Amino acid sequence: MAEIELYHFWDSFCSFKVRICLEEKRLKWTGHHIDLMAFENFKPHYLTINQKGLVPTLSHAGQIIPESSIINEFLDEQYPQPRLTPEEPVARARMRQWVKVEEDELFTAVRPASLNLMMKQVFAKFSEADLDRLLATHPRPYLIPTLKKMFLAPPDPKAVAQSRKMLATALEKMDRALAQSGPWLAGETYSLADIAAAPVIDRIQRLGMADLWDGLPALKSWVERIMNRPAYKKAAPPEGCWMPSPVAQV
Ligand SMILES: N[C@@H](CCC(=O)N[C@@H](CS)C(=O)NCC(=O)O)C(=O)O
Repeated sequence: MAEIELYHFWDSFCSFKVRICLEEKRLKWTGHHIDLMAFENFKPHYLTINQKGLVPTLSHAGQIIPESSIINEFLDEQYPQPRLTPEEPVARARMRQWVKVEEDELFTAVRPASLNLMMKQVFAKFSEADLDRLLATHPRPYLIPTLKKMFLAPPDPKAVAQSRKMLATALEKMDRALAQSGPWLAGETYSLADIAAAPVIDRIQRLGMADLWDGLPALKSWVERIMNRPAYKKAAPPEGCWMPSPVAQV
């Protein structure tokens, strides 16, 4: 058994977040790819590892740890070099607040655009009967009718516009914080907060919405810095493992 095993999907931003942390620490890890576009996350084998059927999940010396932010905190404690949590308590609190902004605001904001502009291109190949079969082992079966309706419906421009609006609000907040007390989200040092937000930035860019940081200079400079880090480049999905680019804005 490898010491660090990661159950992940290449183009999931929660998985990307953990891969960046692993690469910043130059840790060796073994990956198990769970193809969300084929609903492999609902296969009985994976549900024994992650009862919610979500990625990522870390297995550390056989101990199972779900939830990307918890995994990253665990990795930072278990492998403290380089440290990705500031020493100073106020900066540490700020780091956790920004991780929460990623979970509560950025994650929620980017999902409708991802679903409508990227995932629906893949789901279009599925018939209703395919979805019935693929979702049959969903851990929350009461969600199946809503999910089916959502996956089979054509792209919804209103949902995409709503994503953009929510993202703009969150990104403006990030720009203000970086301008006031950057250069990183927690202040002086690069931390788990920057790692949490970086994959959402990648997704926004690939959704064709990078214009959202026009006029936000502190954010723009931070985006360049996070994307130029070697760990970010190593953690990014390899060629052919991205979800399809939006064909056109709906
Ligand atoms: N709070 C969880 C969220 C995990 C999550 O929602 N992962 C997404 C990919 S980014 C997923 O597995 N989606 C599959 C689904 O919702 O069926 C974390 O941070 O690990």
